[in-house]
Amino acid sequence: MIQKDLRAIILIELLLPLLLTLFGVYHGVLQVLYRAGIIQDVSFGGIGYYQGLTAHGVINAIVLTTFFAVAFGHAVISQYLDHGVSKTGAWTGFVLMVGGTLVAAYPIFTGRANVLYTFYAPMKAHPLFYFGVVFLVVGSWVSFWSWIPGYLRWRKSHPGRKTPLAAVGMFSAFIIWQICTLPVAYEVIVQLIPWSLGWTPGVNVVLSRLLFWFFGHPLVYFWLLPAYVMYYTIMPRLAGGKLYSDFYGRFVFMAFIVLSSPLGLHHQFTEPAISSGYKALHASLTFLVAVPSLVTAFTLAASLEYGARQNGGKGLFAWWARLPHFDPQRWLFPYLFMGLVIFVLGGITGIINASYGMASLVHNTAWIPAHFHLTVAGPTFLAILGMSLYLCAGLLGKNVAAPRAAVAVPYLWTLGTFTFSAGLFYGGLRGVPRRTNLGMSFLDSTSDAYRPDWVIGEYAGAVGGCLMGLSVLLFFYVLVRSLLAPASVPAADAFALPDSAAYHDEAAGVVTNFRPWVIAGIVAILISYIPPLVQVLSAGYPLAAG
Ligand code: HEM
Ligand SMILES: [Cu+2]
Repeated sequence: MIQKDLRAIILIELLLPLLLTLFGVYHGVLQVLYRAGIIQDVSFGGIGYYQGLTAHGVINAIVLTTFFAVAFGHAVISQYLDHGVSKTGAWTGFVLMVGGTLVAAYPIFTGRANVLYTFYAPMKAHPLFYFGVVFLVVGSWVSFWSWIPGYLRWRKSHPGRKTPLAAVGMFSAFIIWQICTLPVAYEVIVQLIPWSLGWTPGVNVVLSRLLFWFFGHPLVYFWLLPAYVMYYTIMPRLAGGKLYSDFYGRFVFMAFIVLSSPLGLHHQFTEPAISSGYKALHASLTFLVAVPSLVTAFTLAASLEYGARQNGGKGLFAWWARLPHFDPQRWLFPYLFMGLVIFVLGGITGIINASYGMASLVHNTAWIPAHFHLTVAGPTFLAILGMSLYLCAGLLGKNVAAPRAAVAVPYLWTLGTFTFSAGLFYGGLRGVPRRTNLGMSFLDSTSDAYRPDWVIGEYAGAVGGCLMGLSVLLFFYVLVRSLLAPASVPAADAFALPDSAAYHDEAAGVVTNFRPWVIAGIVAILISYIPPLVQVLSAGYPLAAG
């Protein structure tokens, strides 16, 4: 059961960023219209292209994901570790996160922070943008710390017991987050804030990019791991089965602690100051992530197969049809399952981005947003939508209204993302740039720069983007109707996250404790980052002036 005194925090931490996401998604739809040349202007409805693109990235990929990870983490830790969340810690974190979001929203919405969600120098924002980011991140740290005393208490009172897998997953996500946000905090506090206040004459751009991308890659695992927690601990149960292997679930989470950070240079293959040897090292380490990914693919497929066969599924492949793809009672299932389907393509296209040589073909083209909408806007976003609805309805003791519409959302989203990404992949391979208001240039038929061969990809992007927008509207229809449904106090009190039993419940062995994995992760970071850091610091490029 989830602590009663956390209900309000969890609900606001889910609903507030979802509300902002309405704007984020609105501007996503505008972006595809600008890029297809349907809107031909520098701004629309008072919001500039880059202002809106900044809001789109910051809201969808940073604010929503961070709030959700904290809120879902509170629910998991509270349920599995005997109400182990410190209420004071959770409230302090909450206030900092909400305060930070509001502080950062001001410069974004007044056009003083058009720096995109990557915000490294030489793009410069109003100082309040950076202060807001710092508060948001520190608030997420404090929220995480609010689980630690409860966890230690739980271990003491349950000697010899394995920490519940869902809690292991959430701790892994936040250990990764704690490690990767330290350098970006340094970047923001030591480099960017004094520079944007005009206190320093210039800023080391290459260093700021190195520090940002140290954070930028592990960030994607912070986005993904809450979804992984759902795949491992909730989805098998929804499918009527069991988790095939508890050990491999633990192994995957621990492996991410080691592998998520020492590979951020795969975002900097074209960075001048860093030697190709270290870029190649990071490219190779990136491929190691295939290990936990393939273990996950196998374990989840086996878990689903077991569930489907329990439901009478037969044959080599025919059992897939026995999964609850369209069951309104188990409407959460397709949010998780379709997320995985999308993720397969996100993972495969990521291999191309990570390949040192091939990356230059797709670098800064539309290929890149095509790829990451199949990751952060695929498994992550669908898991966030599904679980937010599940938690909001459950914690308030309400039934999900219009469960059939709830089932339709992930399918419509998948159709939309596949169409969107197909168009942007196609264009990206033909050189269509990302982060470009194409309607003002290459997709303006009256311009000298017009590229008729780029039109079809961007049109597909626009059709897909509109379908994605529709799917989000349908989701909000279900959410609002569910919030307005009658509440039942006993149902709210009895609410808990579904928990899958393990088919193979092995001894935890090497994956019992976090410590060796954290140490291995830190050693890997030192080996892979100290020499590039030295190279950057000794490169002697002139500082970028303010
Ligand atoms: C209706 C839904 C959406 C549409 C139509 C859409 C469309 C787009 C487009 C066209 C771009 C590229 C713009 C450019 O490079 O010029 C973009 C960038 C981006 N999108 Fe989305 N998107 C949607 C939802 C989402 C969601 C749900 C997330 C994350 C959870 C997301 C995260 C991002 C990020 C991080 C960027 C990169 C921004 C940058 O380059 O600074 N998007 N989106
Ligand atoms: Cu990366």
